[in-house]
Amino acid sequence: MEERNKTLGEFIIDKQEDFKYSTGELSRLINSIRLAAKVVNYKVNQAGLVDITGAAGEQNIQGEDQQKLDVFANETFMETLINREIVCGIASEENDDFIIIKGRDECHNNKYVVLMDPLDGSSNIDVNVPVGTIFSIYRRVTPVGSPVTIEDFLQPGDAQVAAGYVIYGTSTMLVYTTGNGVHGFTLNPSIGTFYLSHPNMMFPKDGNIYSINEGNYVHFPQGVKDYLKYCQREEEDRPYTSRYIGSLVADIHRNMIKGGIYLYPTSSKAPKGKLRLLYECNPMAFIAEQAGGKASDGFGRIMEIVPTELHQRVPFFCGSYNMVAKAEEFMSAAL
Ligand code: P6P
Repeated sequence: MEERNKTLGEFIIDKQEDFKYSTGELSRLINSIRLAAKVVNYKVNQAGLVDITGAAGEQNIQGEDQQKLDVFANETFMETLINREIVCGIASEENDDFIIIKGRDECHNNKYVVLMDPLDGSSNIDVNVPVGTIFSIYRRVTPVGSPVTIEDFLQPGDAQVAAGYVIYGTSTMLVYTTGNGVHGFTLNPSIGTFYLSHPNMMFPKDGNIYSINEGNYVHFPQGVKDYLKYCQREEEDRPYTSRYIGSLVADIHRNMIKGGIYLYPTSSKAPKGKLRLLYECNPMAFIAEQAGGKASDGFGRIMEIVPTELHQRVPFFCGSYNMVAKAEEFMSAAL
């Protein structure tokens, strides 16, 4: 069968041998994410029609108003993962603490933990802008049979066994990696099947798009200000184009296809940056590096950072390899 016509299910089966030491659990885990993505996709597409947009009246640990779809997406992914006896723990942007999961046998024999942002960019829901789900998968590091601990979640990004995102946009795509390249699947909504539409996705080494909220300019580190002036100067292949959707998954997905860099540096409003290391930056960094791109905190690889807390934030520079490398040059020069 020609690669492009493969369904996600067929692709996972074909790639089963890529999952070293896996007894099929990781394949089942990716399949359960596929199912949850279809359910969330249906609700996201209904957002304008039923009373499911707008705030849910609650606030998450980030102090952000929880949109109803946030809550729905979180519950959908949680239930789908918990019901399939595959994971032993889940951490979510929407939950203050991680969730310990026992099997039906009341034991803790499953070996994977999942960290996720169930609906990133949810403030865009009411204005019909693409939103996304981001997920990161690790093997637990504490002994199988005991309840997971925070140690199982505070692993550096280099230890991820799989990561990916769902983008609910003009079409719905699931893009993921298990360390053997990045592959994109597009949902055919009429039959509810994801088809391999973007095999072996690669970040162009160079690009001419930069994505940043320039409203924070006065608060940026000097190195970022210098890099932005570099992007805007009439020289060589510049000025670059500024494109910022305000939805991480959408901005990075576009930049991976067209070439570009996404930056969320520190600012006075976000002294450590805004994006969360464990369930936004690390999974997107795994995707970026597997696609030949680069993901940095401005000085070093995101995936080398040893996490210290579940919801910690870091500065995030991600995209075309040469663009991120150039931004790092300006950051170092400004020290
Ligand atoms: P700002 C959405 O809230 C998000 O986490 C990312 O999806 C997005 O790139 C960023 O924050 C937007 O933040 O401060 O520019 O509105």
